[in-house]
Amino acid sequence: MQLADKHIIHMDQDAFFVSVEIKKDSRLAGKAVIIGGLSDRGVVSSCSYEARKFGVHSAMPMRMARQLCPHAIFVKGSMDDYSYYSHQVTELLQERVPILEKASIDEHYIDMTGMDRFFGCMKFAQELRKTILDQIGLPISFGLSINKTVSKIVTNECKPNGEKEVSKPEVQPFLNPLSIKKIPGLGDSTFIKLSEMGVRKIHTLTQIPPDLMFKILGQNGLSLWQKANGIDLSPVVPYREQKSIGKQSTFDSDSMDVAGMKVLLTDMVTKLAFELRQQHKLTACVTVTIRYANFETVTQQAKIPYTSLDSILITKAKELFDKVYQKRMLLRLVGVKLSHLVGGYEQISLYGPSEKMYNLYQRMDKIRNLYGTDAVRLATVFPDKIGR
Ligand code: TTP
Ligand code: MG
Ligand code: MG
Repeated sequence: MQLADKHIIHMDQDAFFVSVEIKKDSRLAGKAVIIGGLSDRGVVSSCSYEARKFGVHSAMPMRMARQLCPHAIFVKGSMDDYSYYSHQVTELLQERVPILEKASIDEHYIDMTGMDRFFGCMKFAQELRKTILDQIGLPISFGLSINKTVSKIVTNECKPNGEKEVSKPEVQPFLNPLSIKKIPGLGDSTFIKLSEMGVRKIHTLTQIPPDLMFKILGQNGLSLWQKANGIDLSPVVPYREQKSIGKQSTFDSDSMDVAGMKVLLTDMVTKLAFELRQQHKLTACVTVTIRYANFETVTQQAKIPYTSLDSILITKAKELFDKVYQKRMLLRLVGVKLSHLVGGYEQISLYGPSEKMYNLYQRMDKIRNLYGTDAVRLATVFPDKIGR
């Protein structure tokens, strides 16, 4: 039996990176605009709806995008600006809604359950959308329905500049005719497997016995079956409660070896950044903690543009260490934490370091996946230097 249904709003900015570029330069409005790594080995991170008409989409190789839409305006983009506007939208929502989850750089869930008795949820969501348009000036769409999955599918169906409510009795008729591709979390290989079985529409998926789905695709199969049937019990997780990842290290004997500490910090950040990329997440906040020999504990924190790349994070962590380590006293612990995590895309990290650097990270991650986290390290990180 299904637990009580909720009232969930899902909001997602339309062509987010492109919309920010249009805000910066209004001449781009109404044109085919493609953003991403500009070299032939780059990939598309965002494209305007005008460019999408030519078959261009996110994550497509730039080379192919150029062939499909040669007349487009190609922009490298600026992660600083996208992070800035992403935080603006989050702050605006945070001030106005009961429970807010930031799901990615341009996406939020709002749990309105319980509030629906006081406000009409649809009216409330429409006003929110209008406030974002008026005050931030970026286009956004939303879906309102009974759980996170259905609301997200509703948003995707009514984009761009859309808003739509799908109430409980309308959920299954709304889902049934859609392609199974529209189910969030259904990847390419699963799509191929299900297509080969003749399953292309959500309605067909609902007809498969759930234990057969489990047999074919394991836990993921069961979860897809539930989503196809409009079932999703996952809660909206408030932003501040979202997980951070961190590491800390206590020294065998208290130390004042600053160079050694920075090596240790570099090693910890490298591992955390790898973990971020494995989870397809980005961070917007670095915190460094130190504990003096007398147990006094101090921290320094800095906000940064969304990233998952070692080089940016290492530089920031070292900078924070220099700021926080003020007393010439022995240290017994150093720690680093990455927080304000959002789901993200690898391509997002393209901004900042060169693509060459990005390719290097990708190769290093591949080696780590094959042979373990310690299989490759930066030349600055020698085990004999660590923990002194
Ligand atoms: P999306 O919300 O998936 O896409 P979008 O906002 O560009 O377009 P729409 O929502 O209207 O369909 O992603 C948000 C931003 O994240 C996007 O503008 C750029 C970035 N991104 C990448 O860098 N790589 C990707 O593969 C994807 C999907 C998005
Ligand atoms: Mg978007
Ligand atoms: Mg999005």
